Amino acid sequence: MMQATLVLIKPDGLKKSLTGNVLTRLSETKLDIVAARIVKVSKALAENHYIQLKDKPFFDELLKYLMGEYHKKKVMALVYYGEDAIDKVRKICGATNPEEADPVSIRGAYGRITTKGVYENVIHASTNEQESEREIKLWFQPDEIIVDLYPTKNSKEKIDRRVWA
Ligand code: DAT
Ligand code: MG
Repeated sequence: MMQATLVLIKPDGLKKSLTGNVLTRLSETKLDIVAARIVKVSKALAENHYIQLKDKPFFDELLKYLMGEYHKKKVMALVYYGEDAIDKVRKICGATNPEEADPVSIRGAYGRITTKGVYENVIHASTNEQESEREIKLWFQPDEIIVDLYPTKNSKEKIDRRVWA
């Protein structure tokens, strides 16, 4: 089944110059990158991204981590697209807990648990199609993705936005 999945290289990955390593590992999947951007993550975006974990005791620390409070204030967001993209990417990422992850997976090789108990696991990848659609729509606008993944509509709203001077 053709699928799209959201990948985030988290602030620890950028701080540790792991972008190249992570992208090289992901290229083993032979999937297509159909969108990419560098994002300074707001609190609202971090909260929305991890909304299903809002009642967890580690939620506030998780938000700080994704916003880059402990590393660099940036995340690299990508959309990978192709046959069984979700499982292929998750497999290379490894388990959520970097100490339990397969040592040759991205999280097993590069992740760590901080003394505060935060899993600094370098990469995010969607776990199912419902999650990937929600997440991709959160991180990307339709025109930032080079394939048509989901239905779109025309919007004539006048929005205030910054343009080149
Ligand atoms: P995953 O990122 O593997 O999809 P998740 O969605 O359950 O895992 O959790 C999102 C992130 O929250 C995860 O990458 C790291 C952090 N996290 C999850 N469980 C945790 C725990 N028990 N202690 C600390 N951080 C945790
Ligand atoms: Mg998850």
